[in-house]
Amino acid sequence: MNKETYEELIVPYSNALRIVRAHIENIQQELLVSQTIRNPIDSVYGRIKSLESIEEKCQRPHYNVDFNNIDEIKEKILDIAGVRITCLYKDDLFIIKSYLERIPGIFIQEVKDYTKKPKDNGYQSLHLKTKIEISSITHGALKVPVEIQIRTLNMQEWAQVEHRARYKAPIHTNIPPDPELDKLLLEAATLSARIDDVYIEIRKKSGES
Ligand code: 0O2
Repeated sequence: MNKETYEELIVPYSNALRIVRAHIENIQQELLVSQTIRNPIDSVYGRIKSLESIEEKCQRPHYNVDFNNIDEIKEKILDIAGVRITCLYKDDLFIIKSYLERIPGIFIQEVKDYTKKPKDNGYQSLHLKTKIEISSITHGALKVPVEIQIRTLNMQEWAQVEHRARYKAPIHTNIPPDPELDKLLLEAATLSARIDDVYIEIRKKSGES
């Protein structure tokens, strides 16, 4: 895939990203004026995968996608558009999911709950593979894949540290496996999960809903 094809490919994804962000802003606005319901959302971040990152993902054994086959990329790489929502409390992940479920135009196709069953490296997050309805003057109504990741701030911090330390490194460079580093990351993930549990206890004790 060359740069021109990439620029063309990402148009509907950018469109879908703007729409999801608008949906989330509307949810936040609705909660802001509500006197009774707490807004669980801390921050929202959206990104379109770079050309290089799409190429790297196509080459992963788990995906094995032909980088020059646009239809295969569209079908198999489902996080070309990605949105990350962070929150303070672990139980808010599911409250946010339930809000998104209520929005017409957001279609949740698959849920991967890495908080119930973290990845072997300790990674925790709630992944929603969604399709977002967009309208285009060329194609009319379209449903575009967007991956929505919902995490606590602790999960986000761990993922950032791990991303820098390991996650993609062995693919780009030939860094040998490092069991010591893996052990430290797992230890950090365990501590981080414990803090998330304590935060919920603190919230309940303080009488906040
Ligand atoms: P970037 O830089 O964020 O774009 P699938 O395997 O496709 O069925 P899953 O688990 O949703 O289901 O997909 P995948 O491709 O393993 O991970 C999707 C995204 O989740 C990743 O995108 C990361 O953002 C995040 N992620 C998943 N696993 C890990 C992990 O072990 N550590 C960290 N730090 N992030 C993770 P990209 O394209 O890999 O990266």
